Amino acid sequence: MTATQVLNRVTPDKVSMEIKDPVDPTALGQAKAIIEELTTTDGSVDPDALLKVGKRLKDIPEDASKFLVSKEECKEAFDGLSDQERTALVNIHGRVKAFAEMQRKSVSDVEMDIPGGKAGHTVSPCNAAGCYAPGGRYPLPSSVLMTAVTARAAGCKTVVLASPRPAKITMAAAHIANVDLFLCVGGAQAIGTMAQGINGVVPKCDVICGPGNKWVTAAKSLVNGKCGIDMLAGPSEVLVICDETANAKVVAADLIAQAEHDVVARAILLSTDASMIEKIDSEVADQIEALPEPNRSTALEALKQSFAVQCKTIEECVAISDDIAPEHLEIQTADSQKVADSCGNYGGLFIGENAAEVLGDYGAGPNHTLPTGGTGRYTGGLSVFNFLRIRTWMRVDDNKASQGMVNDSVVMARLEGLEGHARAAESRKL
Ligand code: HSO
Ligand code: ZN
Repeated sequence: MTATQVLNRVTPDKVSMEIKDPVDPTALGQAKAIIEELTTTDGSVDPDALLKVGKRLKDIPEDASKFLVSKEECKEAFDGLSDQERTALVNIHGRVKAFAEMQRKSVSDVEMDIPGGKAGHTVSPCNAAGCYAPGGRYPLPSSVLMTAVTARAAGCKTVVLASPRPAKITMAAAHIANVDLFLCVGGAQAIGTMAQGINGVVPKCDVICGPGNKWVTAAKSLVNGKCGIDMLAGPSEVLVICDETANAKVVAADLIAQAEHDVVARAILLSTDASMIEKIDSEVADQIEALPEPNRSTALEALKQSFAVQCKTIEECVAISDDIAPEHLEIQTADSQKVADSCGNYGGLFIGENAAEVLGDYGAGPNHTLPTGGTGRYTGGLSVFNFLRIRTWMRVDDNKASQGMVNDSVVMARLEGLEGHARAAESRKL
């Protein structure tokens, strides 16, 4: 062990990702109690109760008389930005919107012939989307864009945003994302309000999305089913696969960028080259010392559950990565595209040294709300598809031509013991 070693070393056979349930049991109990406190007899949220809870949990000041930020306030915040800030926000908004609109165009209504008629699907957006963006220590205006712009591109009629103690930049992002309603409350109270609505003020949202703290995640698990949710997000992760051609400074910077997010964030390094791991580790040690507080302490804490693995081959790196299914997967190898093509499980893929995760965080195009905790095995990140319903239909115009289908249904119904079904089919027999 060198004096500067920050990254834990793990051998390929010992790699294990202990995945904790993203729903914290204590937070779940508290979220349930908060939502109950807000709920009226008709199942909607009582605005006075929301104001009271918002004040108690310090989302809004003691003397506040409202929990909504007006469109004018958001516009003012946007106008008050420096030219440089406004340009960055406008550019990021443009790229996220273009990507989401491209995704929307990739699915369309279809139809095909069936015996005697036609069947198909129509793609239709849900009515109201509820988007959450964290407030607190690191306000995430980029998450406002990722969620609200995507919901808009999907075609949702109403886009509601919730973010506690909103910073000016969060309000400015809400303006450019063209959010309809902005609730300045957070946690379970925000999720409960978006799921249940406030009569005449906030619509019941059909889909609720966006990253948040443990109360947000717990509340999303409670409302899931009453409305759709994007995911139950756990700690954020990055996994970098690199060989001897990588730039140690760049890899180290990317590992630290991930680690500064949260004390429970994870940064994982897989490499075929032992000396590259050493170089990256000493870069991490140097760069982390130069990071301002509180980011430095947060990152150092996160690195305790982070690790580096020396693998025999790139194939071994890929196999380990596929087991982990990281939220972000960076490939920094000689033939990065070829390696990327062989990877199976990840939330977002970043190919080549210059495709930094942070460029994805800040709107290269794809969404930065990505599956964590190995859930990339079965799902992708937030996209227009979270807000779209693929609704199917069928029509039979020529009953004579559909008699084969009728007969099949009669037979199948009797095999299932469902005589009522058999007779319903038989009633169409000629
Ligand atoms: N890396 C985060 C997204 C983010 N980073 C927002 C900075 N701001 C989770 O994908
Ligand atoms: Zn990030």
